[in-house]
Amino acid sequence: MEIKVLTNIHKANDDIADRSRALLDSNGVFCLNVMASPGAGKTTLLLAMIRRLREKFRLGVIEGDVSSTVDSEKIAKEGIPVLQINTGGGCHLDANQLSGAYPEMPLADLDLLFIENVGNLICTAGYQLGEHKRIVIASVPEGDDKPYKYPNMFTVVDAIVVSKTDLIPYMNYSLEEFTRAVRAINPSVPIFPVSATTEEGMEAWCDWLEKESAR
Ligand SMILES: Nc1nc2c(ncn2[C@@H]2O[C@H](COP(=O)(O)OP(=O)(O)OP(=O)(O)O)[C@@H](O)[C@H]2O)c(=O)[nH]1
Ligand SMILES: [Mg+2]
Repeated sequence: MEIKVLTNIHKANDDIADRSRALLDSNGVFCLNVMASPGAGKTTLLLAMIRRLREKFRLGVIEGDVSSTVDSEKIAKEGIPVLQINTGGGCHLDANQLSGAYPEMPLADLDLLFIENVGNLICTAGYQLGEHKRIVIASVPEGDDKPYKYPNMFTVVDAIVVSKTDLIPYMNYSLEEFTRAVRAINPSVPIFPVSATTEEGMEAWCDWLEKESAR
């Protein structure tokens, strides 16, 4: 008996993601999927980006968390449209969840839409959400060896933000070593060292985002 083996298990997810991307495109919305481990600084970076970009762009955020509205409350305080998805235990967002979320956002009134994915360096990498670009934030306290240990994440992303660079003097961390680890698996991905606390590196990071959104 011939046994059928399905190799592209993400096809159903990716088909839904493609339809969502078309919806975003028809509304002129550029969407960024922000992935990282728990506590890497996703929400803090988004808040710093909002303050820097809000004069120029109409912004919105979709927050993904296992539980709570802690992060979406922080975004709401900025007066930005925000929607919370609680996965109830799921370790990543998927295209189906997002296809229900996008129509709940005021898409016609947005230029940039940020998705904060669930804190996780493994599961999130496998699921397209309809976004245009994907990034991972790798924070200094996590260590400079993470690309070796979670290679898939560092392969699928369009850019890498190294966050909390203000902590480098206090940690056993080498930006050169981190860059070497990334280049071993992804020779061309741009890397942006950023501190949301001191704002160092924010200009270069936001410039990249602005250029990508204009494409
Ligand atoms: N020193 C320093 N601390 C930072 C920076 N960015 C974030 N933090 C701190 O790191 C902690 C976690 O930041 P969050 O922005 O909540 O991280 P997150 O990735 O959104 O966390 P989850 O949503 O829970 O996964 C907070 O105490 C922040 O104040 C930074 O650039 N420098
Ligand atoms: Mg957060």
